[in-house]
Amino acid sequence: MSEDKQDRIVAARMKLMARFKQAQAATPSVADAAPMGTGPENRHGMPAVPPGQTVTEKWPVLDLGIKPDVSPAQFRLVVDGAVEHPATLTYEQLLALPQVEDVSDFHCVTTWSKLDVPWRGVRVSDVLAVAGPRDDATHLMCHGSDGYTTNVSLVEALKDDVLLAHTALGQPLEKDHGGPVRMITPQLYAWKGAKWICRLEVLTADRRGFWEERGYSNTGYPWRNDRYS
Ligand SMILES: Nc1nc2c(c(=O)[nH]1)N[C@H]1C(S)=C(S)[C@@H](COP(=O)(O)O)O[C@H]1N2
Ligand SMILES: [Mo]
Repeated sequence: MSEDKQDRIVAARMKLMARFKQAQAATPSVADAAPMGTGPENRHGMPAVPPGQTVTEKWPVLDLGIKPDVSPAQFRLVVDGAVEHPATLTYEQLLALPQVEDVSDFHCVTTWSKLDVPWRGVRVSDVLAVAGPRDDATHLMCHGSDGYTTNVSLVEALKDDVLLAHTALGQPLEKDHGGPVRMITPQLYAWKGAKWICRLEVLTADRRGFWEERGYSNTGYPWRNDRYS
């Protein structure tokens, strides 16, 4: 990566951080000691799972039944909409961004939770910084190549544990679970994380995704039992 480009990423991250700091402090975060967050640290001294959830050791597969075949060579991620520099990233370019590891919980609104899943991938905030969301950007529409969509606010999308993951449980992400690359939103129900991610569309106004149009909560906080609207 050129120095020029890196400067732009850093500057964009700083700008985003400043814009969203206050709003983030007022919502569940990884750094919360309790009770709204996720992961082992936040579960310390708390009920093991959010209200209405049951722990599963297995990892069920949930989607709309279409499982697109995307090889790493075919993978493209479009970042467009309300951004200064629309971008299309290849798998290689995604791997050239900072790689992070995180362990987080996976809560499906259908009431199962898989705890302590080790993930590896790239922060959505780093990917967005490449494109530079405009000042009036507020939300993100996440598209899967099966045609699935789901919306999240930028406040949520920019959190540290929101990843575009290519590795789970130490293995390349399986096609069933959205491989080669999916999004995860550990502090929100898992439907907010699009499998087979192919497009991050930056929005200047909220718009409902597939399930949100169909009565799921627009926000989806598991620890608030915020399932349906
Ligand atoms: N592209 C796409 N992403 C999706 C879905 C989908 O149907 N298509 N289903 C969502 C739902 S409801 C859940 S619970 C999780 C399930 O992920 P898993 O199949 O890896 O358990 O993916 C989410 N992401
Ligand atoms: Mo789900």
